[in-house]
Amino acid sequence: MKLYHQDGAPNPRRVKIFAAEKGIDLELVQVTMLKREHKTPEFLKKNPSGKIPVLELDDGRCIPESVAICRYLEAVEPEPNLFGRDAYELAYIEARNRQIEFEYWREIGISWVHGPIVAQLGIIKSIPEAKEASDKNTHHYYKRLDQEFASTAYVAGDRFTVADITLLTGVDFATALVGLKPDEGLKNLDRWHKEVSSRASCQAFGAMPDGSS
Ligand SMILES: N[C@@H](CCC(=O)N[C@@H](CS)C(=O)NCC(=O)O)C(=O)O
Repeated sequence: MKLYHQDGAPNPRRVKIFAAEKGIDLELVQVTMLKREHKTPEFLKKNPSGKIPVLELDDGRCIPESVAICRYLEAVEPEPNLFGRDAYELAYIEARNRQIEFEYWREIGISWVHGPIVAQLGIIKSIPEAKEASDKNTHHYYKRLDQEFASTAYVAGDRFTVADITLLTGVDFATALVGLKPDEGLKNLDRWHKEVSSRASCQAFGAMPDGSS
């Protein structure tokens, strides 16, 4: 199986960590977004949304969307389980993963799009007020996470799941490229971050553009 990705890009990193947890080797195909390789007619046939990651199966069929790809990998390699084993776990892990995507990734995404790096590309008119509001919401969210991690080891309870991968890759991206590092003194969030970052899967696929941590 091939994974279309770019080193350092957070969504492909989610899939690379997920696959590593399962011991699945993916053939990595670099797509350079600066060269707009994700918008070529050939790539749009793989994913009409023009985004990475995309998983290409050996028969040529393609699956876009990080969570959908991870669900495919969980179906072909069920262990270790990362999406839930029973009805409650399946629903709760899904809920937490969606909250991290809609309540956290959405905010850091806005700050990224309206921040200095994207502005240099000259393809989007940045709105400073949008960035300011999302920066504020993100710092508020970090506090909330810190409170949650006071009583729970992982994002969705007492074990590592896909929801931890979603949060980790978001925090590392926000720290490295969006200027939204979690605030000092959030000890519980820091404890969680250190613990999850030390996993072999997360070390193998680091946050920086060269793939390091
Ligand atoms: N919902 C998608 C988001 C994918 C996404 O936004 N990927 C980024 C790279 S991390 C991308 O391709 N950005 C280019 C663009 O939006 O044009 C997923 O979960 O895979």
